[in-house]
Amino acid sequence: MFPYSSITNAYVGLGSNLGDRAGNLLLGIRGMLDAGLEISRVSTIYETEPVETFPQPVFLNMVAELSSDVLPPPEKMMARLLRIEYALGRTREAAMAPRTIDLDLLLYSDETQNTEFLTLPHPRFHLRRFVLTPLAELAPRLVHPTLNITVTDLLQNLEDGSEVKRWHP
Ligand code: PH2
Ligand code: MG
Ligand code: MG
Repeated sequence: MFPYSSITNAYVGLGSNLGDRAGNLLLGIRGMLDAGLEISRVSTIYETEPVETFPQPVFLNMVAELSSDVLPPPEKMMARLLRIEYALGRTREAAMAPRTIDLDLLLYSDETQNTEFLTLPHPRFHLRRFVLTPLAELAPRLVHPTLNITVTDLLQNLEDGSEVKRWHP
């Protein structure tokens, strides 16, 4: 291997609680592949209780790992994710409304940034069981870039007691 080539890992959280939820997640995966994003692994799918929001239908959530030595830069990746959401019927009339698909860029290597367009790491993923449970399947020893705590330890000390269970079709 080229001595200083380096693989970038990014993690995307997928969520759906409107329409054909599992179908929407898979179309989200398909959309990322079609947009040229290289997906190395995906977690299993979880059925999860809505948190941080008004009562609404239960979600399906999962996490995808994108690995490549040529991942687009974070802003470009976020723009592609938003385009996929839009293509899958996501609207943004009200914040936190039920959605066909939500694609959140959780982590992009160790990058940190805070702009109007994008905050990295995602500012709340470390508090959310519906993210940490699938993420722990893929990257239990991954260290949160600003908190310096592993995903396993974040999950073990989590206050969020919401229900997150394996989904079966
Ligand atoms: N997304 C939110 C807010 N609350 N709860 C669950 N269970 N799953 C989600 O994807 C989710 C949520 C904001 O994007
Ligand atoms: Mg979200
Ligand atoms: Mg989002």
